[in-house]
Amino acid sequence: MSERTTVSDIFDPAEWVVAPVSEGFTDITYHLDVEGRVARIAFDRPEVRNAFRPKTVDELYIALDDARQNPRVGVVLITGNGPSPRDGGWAFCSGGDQRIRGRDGYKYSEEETAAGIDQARSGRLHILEVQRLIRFMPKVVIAVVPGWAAGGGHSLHVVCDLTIASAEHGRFKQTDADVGSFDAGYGSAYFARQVGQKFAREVFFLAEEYSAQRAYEMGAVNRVVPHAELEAEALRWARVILGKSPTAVRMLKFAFNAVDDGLVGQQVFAGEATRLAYASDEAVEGRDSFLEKRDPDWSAFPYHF
Ligand code: S0N
Repeated sequence: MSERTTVSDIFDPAEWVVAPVSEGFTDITYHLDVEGRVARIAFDRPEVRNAFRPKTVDELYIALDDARQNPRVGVVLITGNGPSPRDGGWAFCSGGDQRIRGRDGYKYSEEETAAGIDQARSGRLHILEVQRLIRFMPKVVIAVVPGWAAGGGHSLHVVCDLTIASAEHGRFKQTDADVGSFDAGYGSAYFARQVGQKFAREVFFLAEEYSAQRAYEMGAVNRVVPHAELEAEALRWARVILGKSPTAVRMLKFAFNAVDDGLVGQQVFAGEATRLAYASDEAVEGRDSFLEKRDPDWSAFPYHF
């Protein structure tokens, strides 16, 4: 387990413990709050504005999946540690690390492949798998934006359920078209659902810088708070959400998703509905009648209107 107790200038070590699965992580940090109910997952490459390389995405996926499967965790915070030791700059995430981008995607370094990472995994745009994990996990995921959200980092905040941003340092910029890369899924099309077509096209086609306040006015950010209070406020939100019915929150998240997610959205929502139905006496009667080799007796179950 990491010996580090503080990872970011606005991180409160008294609130968090290191998640065991993160042992050996180099590119992100992963903590659970002292009650084990909130996950805090943070990019930890502040010297490059928290750009992600394949190893970062591998670790992010492991942490998010661990949080997804932990039955005590109800809310996940995704953020970026900072500031940069080089220039004091803050970032949520600046997207794919452009230094290791090849013609076929993002490559592991020779050092990493020598250390045992399978070359066959290279080149995948597996940040999209992370996006799907955020989108389909039955828990609220909050983007906590202490600085730059750019490129693929911008898309990550878009796919999170909520975004809370630093008033002083929160900055938004969609650079995909500047660097010949494009997220043609949630990062753009779903972003247009959030802010409208005109704003979305402006953000991508002009690639200008937007303050947290401007992003809030566009409808891309839920709340702008003083930098020093950002993480405390995000944790407060998480604890408010933890006070709600887990089933209601899960069904609402998937209801919000379904309209934009086509048959996959319907499948996810339907899976939850089936799970709820399995717990009913009516479904138990169906199962029991099969096992007891008799006709089912539905007389106790009225046709509701
Ligand atoms: C974030 C920006 C605007 C911050 O500007 P600022 O504050 O002036 O800082 P800089 O001096 O520019 O940066 C400080 C140091 O950090 C390095 N750095 C910053 N970002 C990156 C990065 N993404 N990769 C590598 N290094 C980075 C700087 O180079 C600097 O270090 P030095 O001083 O040593 O040079 C500004 O930094 C900025 O614009 N960054 C680049 C943002 C960007 O274009 N990101 C990539 C966009 N594309 C993706 O993310 C693709 C995502 C993806 O994988 C994908 C997903 C879905 C579908 C398709 C794709 C796909 O790849 O195609």
